[in-house]
Amino acid sequence: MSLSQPHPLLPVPSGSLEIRELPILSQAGDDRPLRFSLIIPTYQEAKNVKKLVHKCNKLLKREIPGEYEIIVVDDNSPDGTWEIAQNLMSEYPQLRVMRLVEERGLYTAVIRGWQVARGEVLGVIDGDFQHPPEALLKLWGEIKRGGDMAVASRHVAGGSVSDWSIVRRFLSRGPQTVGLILLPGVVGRVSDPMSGYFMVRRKCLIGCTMSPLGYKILIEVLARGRVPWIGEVGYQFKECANSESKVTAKQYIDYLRHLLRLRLSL
Ligand SMILES: Nc1nc2c(ncn2[C@@H]2O[C@H](COP(=O)(O)OP(=O)(O)O)[C@@H](O)[C@H]2O)c(=O)[nH]1
Ligand SMILES: [Mg+2]
Repeated sequence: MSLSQPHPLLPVPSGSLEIRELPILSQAGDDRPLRFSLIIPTYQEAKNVKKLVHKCNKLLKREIPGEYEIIVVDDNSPDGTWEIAQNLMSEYPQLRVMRLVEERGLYTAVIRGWQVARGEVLGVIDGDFQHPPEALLKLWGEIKRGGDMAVASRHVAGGSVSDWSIVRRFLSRGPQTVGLILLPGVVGRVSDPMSGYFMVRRKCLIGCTMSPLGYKILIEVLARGRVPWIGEVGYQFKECANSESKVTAKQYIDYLRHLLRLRLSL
């Protein structure tokens, strides 16, 4: 066991969920601006977090060495995910960790992470390996080509929902269809609006205040942000033993409320 002090956790921002311009950061040291910030929201991911951080770090280090950060935002998981992540910080200098105690929810976690992020591009990936980390490089490729946003999609070439039955495939399209009816100009912009795996340039979101309702962050970002060019890359959604959905029936109801609220506010 190491006798050194653990690295400090990130302070949790308070107030609204607004995405701001990067503050003027020094050009050297720990708070210099970066090209990319990847948020990993976690709840009860003790068995995945180490491997996922390792994998994402390896890929990003190869592509943009020294120019990225990985931020784990954990909702005070009883399995100690945040503590495991915190202990990884000495091994991974690009890793930062936030522990949310008062606020809850996937949505809030991602935005709180983006609020402390130093990257010009902001991204999110699930913490349970349902999003293959390898697709990060394809997403980054779209951003490099000039994309304002890059979305990992199950419904374009190279994408699939692996071993889902026809019934499950049909049911999974239900929320998307409702979204297309209620918000065609938003939901219709991408083939997989339910995706939780994407990157977006900060400049598209500056001044936008996000609302923490439902769990479909991409729809909120598309609705409130200014995102002219969207690139999509296919990915295979993994059904794996290491993941267990925490999405509840209440979240489906929140999804509908979310769509209605956006429809009324846009
Ligand atoms: N911080 C935080 N992360 C969450 C919360 N709910 C889910 N997650 C994480 O978000 C990702 C997606 O959640 P999951 O339940 O697997 O959603 P699904 O795969 O869409 O059913 C995983 O990394 C979870 O650990 C939450 O309330 N707070
Ligand atoms: Mg999952």
